[in-house]
Amino acid sequence: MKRTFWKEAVVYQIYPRSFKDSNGDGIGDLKGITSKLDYLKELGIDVVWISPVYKSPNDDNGYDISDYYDIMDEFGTMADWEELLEGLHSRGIKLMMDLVVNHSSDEHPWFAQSRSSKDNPYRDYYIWRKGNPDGTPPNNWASFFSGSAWQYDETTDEYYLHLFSRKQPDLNWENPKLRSSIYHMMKFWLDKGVDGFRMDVINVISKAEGLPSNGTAPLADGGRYYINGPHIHEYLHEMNSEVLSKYSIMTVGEMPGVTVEEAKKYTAEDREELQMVFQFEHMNVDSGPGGKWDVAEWTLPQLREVLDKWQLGLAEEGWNSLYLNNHDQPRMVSRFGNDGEYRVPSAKMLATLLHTLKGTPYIYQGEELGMTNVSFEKLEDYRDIEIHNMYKEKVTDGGEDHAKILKAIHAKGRDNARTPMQWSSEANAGFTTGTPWIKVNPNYTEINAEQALADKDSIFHYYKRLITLRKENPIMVYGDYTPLLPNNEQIYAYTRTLEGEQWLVLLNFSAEEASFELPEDLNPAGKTLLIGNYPAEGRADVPLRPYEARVYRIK
Ligand code: ISL
Ligand code: CA
Repeated sequence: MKRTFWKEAVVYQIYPRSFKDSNGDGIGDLKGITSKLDYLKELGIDVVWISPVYKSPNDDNGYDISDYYDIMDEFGTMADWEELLEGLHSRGIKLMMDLVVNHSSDEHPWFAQSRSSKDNPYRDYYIWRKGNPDGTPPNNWASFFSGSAWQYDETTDEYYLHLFSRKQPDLNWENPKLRSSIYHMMKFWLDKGVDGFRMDVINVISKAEGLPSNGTAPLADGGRYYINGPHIHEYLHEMNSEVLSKYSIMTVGEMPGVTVEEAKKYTAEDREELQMVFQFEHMNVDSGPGGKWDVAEWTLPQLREVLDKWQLGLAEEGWNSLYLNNHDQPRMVSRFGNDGEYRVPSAKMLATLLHTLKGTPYIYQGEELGMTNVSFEKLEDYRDIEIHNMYKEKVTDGGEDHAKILKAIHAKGRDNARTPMQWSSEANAGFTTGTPWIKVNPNYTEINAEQALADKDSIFHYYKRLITLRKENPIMVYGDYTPLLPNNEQIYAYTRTLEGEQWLVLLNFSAEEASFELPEDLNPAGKTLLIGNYPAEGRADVPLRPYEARVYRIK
């Protein structure tokens, strides 16, 4: 067991726009984050990953960057950023920045140059193609944010590729000049003291030769031609040798569509690419064949099957990152737990899962308070470009039922995660003294940090205990994972084992009591209950109560 910081760390994700506003303009900012560092220290996390804070016209809330070397006006100045870094470092907390280099903003000067003429030196920083003679775009790939992934540009009578919004043109990684511009920029931030990068959709940067259409439909998912594309490992290895390997840092690649086999390649230490990846398979268990907005029921066996696959798949080689929500996903307690009667126990149960699987846990802001999904009744209250584009495509243009799509937005929309952080029961949850850029979840009067800090049985304090337990017990980081009760529809159970020590984890994913039978050598009767989300009577012989979580030391 080689001890490694980034395996032992707990990461906390901040979505700056929604974390804390310091100047009353309704938008979270860097000074706001700096004012809350003691809160993060109290929670006990080791690393902050901050969603993009670079200059941006905010078509996609900072995931569209117009200057990689400067800070977004609404978030503050470079001096504010330096103060934040200093404040984190002085508390022993590291900072990971978001690296968004599959695309830039269309307002980036590179793009202005690139679109200006076919022989501009920056032309090949982006991906330009002629349209088809019949007036259709170069291929039939759909954008993640609805419609074609191609935008026609009159200046040169060609189309540019944008896998995301029209204002997010894809960068051309085949161009060595582009690659070295990116590496240069990464070094700029690392030399300023950044401790790592979370790399946005990094497994889609290499597109297949010839950019082939997928089938003959006018619009289709082109993923097979750019997910884990032909040169991806080459590029990441190059990035590693040119940049990453020169610093002692953390790296995680966000990778929609990644498989276990590919993930091993991305994260096997001897291949020198990345340390870990965000995979998405468990985020798909509640989607039907129609994709994300085709909301489906999920079952524990489905979720467990995915997590088992990743736990066992990366057991010897590679490393898992563990998350149940982020700024693109619904709130975990609403999705996988119960945000009504059992909100508190189910949030703690899910936290127990997150911290006792093998891998590096990522907490998304507000998760430690048990923040829930929001259901705005008016479409205008939503801010997310993905939601609005999808609504237009399906309802305005496609004639689908408004109520059905609104329901899907309530279940899956990204704005569920983006309502302001709930600090207190004051107006606007204490997030801003002005008008928040997106409405606050009305349940802030009950669910907020002030309440959580004051209540020793809160979800917040439970997270603190889990994080402390991890610091004291290497088994939580390095122990082998062995699944148990494979067919149980209520209980997720497994052991972790390290050098003669063994822990048993029992998680009830249902609102009903659940009894279990385990082999004699795993019988928890008389064993130490290390942590649990119900008053700790230590009774191992009673059934698990609704959403109960128990972790025992068996050996
Ligand atoms: O949330 C999604 C759609 O439902 C995902 O497909 C998401 O777009 C994908 O995971 C990529 O996400 C990342 O890149 C996007 C940005 O909008 C997301 O916020 C970011 O996390 C483009 O930069
Ligand atoms: Ca502000």
